Amino acid sequence: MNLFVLTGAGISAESGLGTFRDPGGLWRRFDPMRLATPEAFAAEPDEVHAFYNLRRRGVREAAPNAAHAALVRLEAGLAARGGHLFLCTQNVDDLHERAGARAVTHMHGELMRVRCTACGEGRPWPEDLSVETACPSCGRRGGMRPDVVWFGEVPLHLDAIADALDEADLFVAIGTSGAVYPAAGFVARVRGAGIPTHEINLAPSDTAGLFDAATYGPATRAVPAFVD
Ligand code: BV8
Repeated sequence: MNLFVLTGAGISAESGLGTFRDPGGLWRRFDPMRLATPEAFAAEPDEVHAFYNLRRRGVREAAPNAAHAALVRLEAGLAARGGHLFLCTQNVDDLHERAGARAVTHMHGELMRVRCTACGEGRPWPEDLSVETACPSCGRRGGMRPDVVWFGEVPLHLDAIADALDEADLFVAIGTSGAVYPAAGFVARVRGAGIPTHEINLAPSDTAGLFDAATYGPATRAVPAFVD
């Protein structure tokens, strides 16, 4: 049994990390086009660094929740039976890893990593970042950026994701509004291939109509109920 699971900000909501589009969500308070684009970083690097430093501190203070833990059980259970879980996340937090997930595909990058735009070197970086931060590899200042995928940038691992979608026996989306592409298009792609689909969310998402089945409720209840 090959299971493809796509997670979004909703799986981390009960760990205290804000979602993007819920009332009070990040993109309700900050304009993503002013903070999560290469143009924003070029124009206002200090403001963009402050936004990501705030979120990095929030992730450090957060802990994985019962939904993250349930997916770890699912990953191990499938492997023990010769199956496979492909865990693809839109999230840039590291809560899946801290819950014990062994293989996580971060298609929008990782908040706890930084990358130098001069030499391309990427590395773990849980601390604050500023335009004054010198690249530990090439020494250049002003070029260090969060190692995340901004709007207008190409998501990561798309080939591996496409292969996993084609090989899936079941597609499950957890805690995502279905608002951001190409992730939001995955469900239509697998439906077209006749693969069954299941949505687990607090409430019906923008793409709810494309799912064969659904479980609605807080992820810390709905995901363990689905897994166990
Ligand atoms: C691309 C990383 C080309 C950074 C993010 C016009 C102009 C420019 C671009 C576009 C355009 N039109 C379309 C596009 C493409 C664009 C896009 O989709 N825009 C949208 C806004 C229309 N996409 C891109 O630019 C992407 N790149 O297209 O490149 C390309 C593509 C393919 C191949 C080659 C080239 C890049 C998109 C990545 C942007 N980066 N994040 C950062 O985090 O700062 S996006 C951001 O949104 C996060 O990654 C987030 O994960 C993602 C999606 O949001 P969700 O995770 O779904 O979160 P949301 O708040 O929306 O929903 C939460 C859900 O949880 C809700 O449904 C809620 O009900 C539920 N929930 C809440 N609480 C709970 C819960 N569920 C369960 N339990 C709970 N307790």
